[in-house]
Amino acid sequence: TEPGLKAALRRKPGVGAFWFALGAPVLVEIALTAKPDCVIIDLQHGLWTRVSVEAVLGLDFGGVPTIARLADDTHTAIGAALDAGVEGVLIPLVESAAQAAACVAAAHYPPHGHRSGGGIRPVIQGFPGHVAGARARTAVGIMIETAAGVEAVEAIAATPGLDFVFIGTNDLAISLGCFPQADAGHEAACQRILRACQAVGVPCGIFTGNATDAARRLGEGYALSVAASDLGLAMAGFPAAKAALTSA
Ligand code: 3PY
Ligand code: MG
Repeated sequence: TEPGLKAALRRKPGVGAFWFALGAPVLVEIALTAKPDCVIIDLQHGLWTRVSVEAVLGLDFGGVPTIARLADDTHTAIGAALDAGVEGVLIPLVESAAQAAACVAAAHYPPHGHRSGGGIRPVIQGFPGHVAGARARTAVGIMIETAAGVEAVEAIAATPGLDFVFIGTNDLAISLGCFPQADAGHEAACQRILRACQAVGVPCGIFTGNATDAARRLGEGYALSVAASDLGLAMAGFPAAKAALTSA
């Protein structure tokens, strides 16, 4: 099978990612023994720092694709994550085609964009080779997770150079006024986003909180979902252990 995130997003039955918010490279190292389809590190709501992002990307991923969900759409955030070595950047809260186009441009070196050359890992791994291979390797994803984003999704999905779209289901529910109980309007918005992406051949992912929902969404035609998170596993596992201890 063809290596890389872009190819994985186009294979059936899609990519079941593990999501990491706790900022601990060792948790990713443990998770890699389970051979996940993809690792997503959350730099928006998670505890990662620039130093811990560099450290986690130094692990041997053995071909497992990596995505950084970024704090914002700045060229600083996009460039720093790519310098650390992630294959995919995922930019939150995108609401227009112009904003999506700016994200794509920030992720690629000239002449395709205006990413700045530098960083530590690109240099120690061979700077000219890094720059030459960056465009083919780099996958740019944006998140649709507001009512405004849904209204613009047909234009956003058609952005040249955009590699994938990802639905932030929690923010979308908050924006649509149906949090925490996603309703029919929320599901209709998700389907509009999926159809818009499929119409232009762009893989569409969706946030899910567990393996059952992740598998269901992949079956519905989504290209990427989230099968587990470090936070979710810890929040489920410790109470379960305490309950088992008490009832033993
Ligand atoms: C959301 O659901 O809003 C996300 O950003 C993914 O956690
Ligand atoms: Mg969100």
